[in-house]
Amino acid sequence: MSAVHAAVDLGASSGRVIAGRVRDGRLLTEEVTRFANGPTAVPAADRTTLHWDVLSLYAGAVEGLRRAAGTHGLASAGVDSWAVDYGLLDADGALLGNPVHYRDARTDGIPERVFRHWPADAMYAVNGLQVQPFNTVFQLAAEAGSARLAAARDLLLVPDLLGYWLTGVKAAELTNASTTGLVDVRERRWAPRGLEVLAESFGVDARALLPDLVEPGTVVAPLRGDLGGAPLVAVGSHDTASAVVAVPAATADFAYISSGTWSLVGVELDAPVRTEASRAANFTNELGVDGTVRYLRNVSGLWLLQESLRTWREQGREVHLADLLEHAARAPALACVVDVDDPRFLPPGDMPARIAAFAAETGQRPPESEAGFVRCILDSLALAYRRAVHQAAELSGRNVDVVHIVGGGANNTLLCRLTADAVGLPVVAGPAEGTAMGNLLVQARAVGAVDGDLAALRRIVAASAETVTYHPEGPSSHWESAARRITP
Ligand code: ADP
Ligand code: LRH
Repeated sequence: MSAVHAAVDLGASSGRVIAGRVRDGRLLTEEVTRFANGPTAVPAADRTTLHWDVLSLYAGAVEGLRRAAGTHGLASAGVDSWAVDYGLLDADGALLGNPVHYRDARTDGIPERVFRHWPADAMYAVNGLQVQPFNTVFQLAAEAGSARLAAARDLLLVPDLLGYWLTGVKAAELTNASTTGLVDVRERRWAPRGLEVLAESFGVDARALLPDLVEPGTVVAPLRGDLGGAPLVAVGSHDTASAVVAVPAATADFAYISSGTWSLVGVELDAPVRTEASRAANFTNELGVDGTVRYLRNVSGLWLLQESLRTWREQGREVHLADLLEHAARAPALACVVDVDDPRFLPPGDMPARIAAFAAETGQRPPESEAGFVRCILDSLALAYRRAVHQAAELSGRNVDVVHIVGGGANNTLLCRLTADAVGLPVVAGPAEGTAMGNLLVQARAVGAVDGDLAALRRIVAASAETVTYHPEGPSSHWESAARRITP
């Protein structure tokens, strides 16, 4: 047996380390460890802040890398995680507090303050990003003047922070950096205007804090000696960038849904779309592997389901996802739908209560059972996917004849079936661990274990992963009338 590649993949709901080898045109993978992840609320002087427990994630990553190395050693390693969040290091290189979670309320009202200095249309012309309160540029403006920021010398996005701890080298991988709002999407470099606005209007010296950018596929440095010294590769360190690498598409005419805690719905392009129509539709241009652009909308995802389950369990109810999904599949279709992107669903909390309130406000009868709530969430997600796929095709001019679902949502057969019906196109579901596969393949290519372009990497995924195809059924008009119920 030969050495393995190891992907550290940190999702918002769990982290995992997956080992992989490429043999005869196939990627063979094995999950070596998985650990829980989620927001931790920590009370401080004047308010409670939501944090990530990044030290336990790091411990999970190290344990996974050691296990993956086993007796045969590592050929390479790569780290990806959710976007936008960061750790700050002081002059000694020590971490200044736990990274703040993007669902924390500190950015409430901040985008509007930033737009006074960098108007939304001018900002979009540079960074091409969907406005979300948690984009790093807004998080930095929110913490302007804090003691933490005053002591900071370096800012590292989460995968780069782990990379620093694993190698001692600081770098900013480009796909994830493109979610900060501080990258010029056409030039693929830090945006001078963004840095200027933060410095002049908020007193934040982002230029000094941010490391140099590296393209995905760059070998950053060897892992620390006690971890064996294999090359750490800057993969598509934004989890969505790695997920899109692993879409097993046979042609260019596909849309993808990276379906986990979030749903990232869009198409892959060669160049950004920064039209006014695109901005108005809140579409984002994130940077992808091999010079690509991930043109997508960030739609809320299985977060609503995760939080509903958590709420019911906290209330002492015994609920099991598989049973609920079985009952939800038999519940009446489109009985109640919500706008999953309504800001009320962003923070952690009692989602069933929020769904019931939304239903009442829109003249719908709220669900009456847990399975009814689950059905409402999945119908509503499929409805949001329908809109986003159609708009992505329309705004980009890209022809779409198939929708690929990767991520944990690919295991949810009801969601996949509803998506095919709602979008009106075949849905190919799988792989569920696409992000780790994309991470592994970019590493393997960087160290010479495979070669070829994205299409070649995707052929390896298609040969390795089991997929299930769902064909659309039922009339489109049901979905159109459901959409009208929630459109003001
Ligand atoms: P993230 O990377 O954001 O943590 P994942 O891609 O791991 O998210 O997806 C996690 C979600 O996938 C879970 O919350 C769950 O809703 C869904 N999921 C995973 N496995 C299954 C399954 N066997 N059946 C139904 N849903 C599943
Ligand atoms: C998905 C994801 C998404 C971001 C969000 C913060 O995990 O990276 O692409 O918008 O987290």
